Amino acid sequence: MYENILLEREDSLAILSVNRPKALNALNAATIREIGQAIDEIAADSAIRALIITGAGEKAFVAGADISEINHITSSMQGMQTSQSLHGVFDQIAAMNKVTIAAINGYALGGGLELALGCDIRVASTNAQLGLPEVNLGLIPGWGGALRLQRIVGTSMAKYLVMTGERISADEALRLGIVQKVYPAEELMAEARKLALTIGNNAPLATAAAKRLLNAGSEMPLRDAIQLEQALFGHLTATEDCKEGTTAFLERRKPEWQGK
Ligand code: DAK
Repeated sequence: MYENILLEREDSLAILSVNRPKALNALNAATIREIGQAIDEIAADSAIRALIITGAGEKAFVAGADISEINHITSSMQGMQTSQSLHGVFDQIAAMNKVTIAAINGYALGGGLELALGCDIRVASTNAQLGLPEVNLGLIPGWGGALRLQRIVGTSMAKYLVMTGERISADEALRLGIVQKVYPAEELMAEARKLALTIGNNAPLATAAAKRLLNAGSEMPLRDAIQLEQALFGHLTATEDCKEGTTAFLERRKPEWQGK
């Protein structure tokens, strides 16, 4: 059904691999559309708790937007329309109702890093290289990457990375908080699965509320975000899962979540 991605399900986990290894998994428009369809499919599947996004092959997560397609854009209107029509997919990932983890297994450049930045959490292999080199092509990141990066590393470091286009190592990305963990390449997917299952096994309404709070909170004044926190907290205290979690703690047993 998909030509440019692989979509696998393993119990409560879905794994989406961008699958154009000959072009180092560069994102052409067709691939981005397929990612959008897969996100819709996974979002609607109540059995799935977490999504891992990675790149097929050994060398790349995603080496950017497909440069040959950008080269064929002939007017600013066409460029802006392309931006608007495909931007939705990156925003769709960021707002998805499941936890999303980018497993960065090599180059994550340009649109590839933007894809990873749309995810909730990023883990990387020791050999990964990350960067936003768009300025070297006469562009800026066009899928929210500079702005999402700014919210992680601050304005000056984001300016440094975007304006130099410098590629950084996985360890440097870890130091900057762009990735949360680094593993040897051969352990990356097992660790990403473990992380997805850890989060997936936590109380589902609570993890969803945490995602909503942190996503919306980063776009609000603190005072408003605290009000949202209070509303979500109040909502959770009245759920069966909160009763179950607190009772299970007191009874020294494992909780069984209902998602209610
Ligand atoms: N696009 C198309 N093909 C790519 C590609 C890319 N981004 N990256 C690599 N490839 C292809 C190469 O052309 C080559 O193809 P063949 O010659 O074998 O047919 C094959 O993948 C293997 O690549 P290399 O031979 O170059 O492999 P190396 O190991 O020597 O080098 C590299 C690996 C990752 C350092 C190098 O491939 C490289 O620098 N790639 C380009 C990286 C890059 O600049 N990426 C950022 C692209 S700019 C937009 C929104 C966002 C964007 C654009 C538009 N709109 C809103 C409209 C985002 C822009 C970007 O991402």
